[in-house]
Amino acid sequence: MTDTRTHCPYCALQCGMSLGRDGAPAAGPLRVTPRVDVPANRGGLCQKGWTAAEMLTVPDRLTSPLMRSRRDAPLEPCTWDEAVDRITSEITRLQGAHGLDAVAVFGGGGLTNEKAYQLGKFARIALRTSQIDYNGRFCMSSAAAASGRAFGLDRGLPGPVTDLGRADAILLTGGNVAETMPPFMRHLTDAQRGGGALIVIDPRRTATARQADLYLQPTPGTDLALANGMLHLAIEESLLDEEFLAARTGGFEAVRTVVNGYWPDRVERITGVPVPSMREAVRLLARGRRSYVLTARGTEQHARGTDMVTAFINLALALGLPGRPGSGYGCLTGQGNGQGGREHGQKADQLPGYRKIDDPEARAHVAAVWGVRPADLPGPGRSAYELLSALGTAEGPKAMLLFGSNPVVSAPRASAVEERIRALDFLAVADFVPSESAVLADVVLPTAQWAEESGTMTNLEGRVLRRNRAVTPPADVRTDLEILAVLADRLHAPGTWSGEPSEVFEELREASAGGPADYSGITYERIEKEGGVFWPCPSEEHPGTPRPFLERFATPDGRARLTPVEYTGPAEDVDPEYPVYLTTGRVLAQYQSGAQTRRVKPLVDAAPEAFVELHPDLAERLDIADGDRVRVVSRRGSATVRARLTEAIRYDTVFMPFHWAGEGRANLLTNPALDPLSRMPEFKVCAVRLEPVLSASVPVIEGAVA
Ligand SMILES: Nc1nc2c(c(=O)[nH]1)N[C@H]1C(S)=C(S)[C@@H](COP(=O)(O)OP(=O)(O)OC[C@H]3O[C@@H](n4cnc5c(=O)[nH]c(N)nc54)[C@H](O)[C@@H]3O)O[C@H]1N2
Ligand SMILES: Nc1nc2c(c(=O)[nH]1)N[C@H]1C(S)=C(S)[C@@H](COP(=O)(O)OP(=O)(O)OC[C@H]3O[C@@H](n4cnc5c(=O)[nH]c(N)nc54)[C@H](O)[C@@H]3O)O[C@H]1N2
Ligand code: SF4
Ligand SMILES: [Mo]
Repeated sequence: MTDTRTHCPYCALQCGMSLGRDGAPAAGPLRVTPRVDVPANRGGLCQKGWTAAEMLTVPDRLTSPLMRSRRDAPLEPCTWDEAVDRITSEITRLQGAHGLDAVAVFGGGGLTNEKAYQLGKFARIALRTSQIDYNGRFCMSSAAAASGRAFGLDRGLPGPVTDLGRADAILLTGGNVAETMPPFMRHLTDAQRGGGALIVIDPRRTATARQADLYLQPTPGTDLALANGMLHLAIEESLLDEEFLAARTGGFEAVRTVVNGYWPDRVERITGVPVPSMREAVRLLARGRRSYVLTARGTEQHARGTDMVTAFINLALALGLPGRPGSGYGCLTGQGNGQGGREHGQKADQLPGYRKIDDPEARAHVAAVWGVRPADLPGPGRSAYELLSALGTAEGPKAMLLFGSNPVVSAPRASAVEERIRALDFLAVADFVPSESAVLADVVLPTAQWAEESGTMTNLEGRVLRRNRAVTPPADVRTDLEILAVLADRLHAPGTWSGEPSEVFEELREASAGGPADYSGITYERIEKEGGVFWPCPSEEHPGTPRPFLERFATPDGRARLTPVEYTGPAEDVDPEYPVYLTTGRVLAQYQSGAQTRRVKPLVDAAPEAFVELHPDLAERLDIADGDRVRVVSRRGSATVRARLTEAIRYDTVFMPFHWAGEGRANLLTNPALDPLSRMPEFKVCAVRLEPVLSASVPVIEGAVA
């Protein structure tokens, strides 16, 4: 058997891998081999990628539809007909009683482009609801909003990831790529080998920070002040690219006025970063022509996340980094299709091709492709957290269809979100495992997994890639596209509803044509032949756009825009009752809500349970020893986890990964304060206190679910 060339099911690096079986006839277990022909990983994979095939055969894999007759009855196997009948009759009943917006849809950034597109279309013309959003709101949205504001376009990195390897300097803020996309490290190492400097900003001295030439350790939530302070220093030291600012940007003078107030000592007091470190960071960043400023979730997941990112974009623009090959500002997209998933209509305010749903021209174009009248398309709906917290309320949706997310674990203030989900009249979930959210459903639809289906994914570079089917799904399992096609048919939806990814992609091309994320020139054949195609790509003759801003930015006047931003502190600061900052994030061996990776044995062995990381000085003050069980308490709730002592974290800050359910759920604590522009919640900083607990009174937290 020839191996099937595809990409990893997990993160946005979309490492290339081949899937095959050994023996003749090929009967061995599915074997994962990293591909050396894919530039993003060049033969590397992380532990999650290596073990990806184990997910196909986990013991509690969903292999038939499940349904419960009443809210308090157990989920029991049923036929597809019964499941589909129940879903469509509940939709009809609830929309009849409460209006079209009574039904909500929640999607995910792990869905292929075809599914994300079809899910958005399903909401708008099969359900005719405005109530759709997705987990990317919790992920990319602040960087997306800031990039849109500054450059007129949000496309992750400004060029191919291999460009990074030739950089003079890379400033990475709020990203721990050594754990979140390990093969990405080789691009940073390439830069360092060529004499480039790596600067890392993180409240924790992570594995990534340890590789840095310069490491800055700010208090969580203070990045905006730090970036403004660095720009203040750049002005003081005459490091600005005045020529670039004059020729290709607008708005710098207002920014100059604001950063005037961020003199070094003040910024040191706010951030805890010593002035000499700030000064060195600015000098390193400004010393060559080829440098990058990169942000990830640490800088973005804040109630002022858009402005935090904007402050770093201002710095990059003032130094003249964007708009040239081999340098610029970039955001490290997170989920497998975090980029494509945010372009084709899963977002509450969006139509395919990264169009705005309230733009009359966009509505006319997309309505024509879908065969409906523009006036029949709903308007913008609620953003993810606003949608989840409206579920089951008097004004909110009464039913939800969930595809590709596990909000019971991953949403901020998760206990309140779980309560809202339980308050629904009807919940249907498509998943391949009984996630913590799926087990609350009235109907569970078993869906195919990555190796069992085809489609396209757009990686963190903006490169559209192909996912290829390598194995057949279990007999009673369907793909998400097949599920949507059947539901649309039963709901008598207008338009065409194919279960075939290539057919859906053809329609997506047409729907995206002329939009900012134009895929119309991309074909399955081209992706195969060219090893991926960068959007925008407006015609089949067009080579694709690896570096979008070389000639002009995507703003109306072609100039990048600097926006002045002021530091205001976190939405919830520490006080005597809650004296410690909590920040949250990831560990190498677990992925997201853990629904997948908590079922893979080698990953559970590597990262078995929830924990809180704290500095030994703080631990001593609180009388906590390494390995003790502690209660972490915030204004939203409390979580009980094991203490892990490390000198790598600031003594005023503790860190919890969010991959576990039950008592160890980090999101029992997090603050749902939302960014006014992106509607991103403040996952990365809130105030907590820690209490030691007597081990006898605390049940052990399970690592694996299965
Ligand atoms: N192993 C693994 N890999 C993953 C994922 C996973 O769940 N597990 N998820 C994927 C997804 S969807 C995403 S979005 C990416 C996320 O990738 P990253 O952004 O790299 O991951 P995080 O751990 O959320 O956050 C990164 C760092 O931000 C730091 N941080 C916290 N608060 C602040 C702050 O105020 N300022 C600054 N400068 N830093 C701060 C944290 O200490 C942490 O080390 O990873 C992707 N890859
Ligand atoms: N405290 C805290 N919370 C966070 C974050 C943080 O840093 N701190 N990060 C946030 C970020 S960046 C993200 S991206 C979110 C992620 O959190 P979630 O949205 O919960 O993401 P996953 O855990 O990947 O959930 C995906 C679910 O969909 C299923 N699934 C996967 N692929 C498919 C598919 O193709 N079709 C269908 N039907 N189902 C599929 C999986 O089995 C799983 O149950 O968490 C956010 N929550
Ligand atoms: S870095 Fe991301 S894409 Fe690569 S193997 Fe790991 S999880 Fe998969
Ligand atoms: Mo994410």
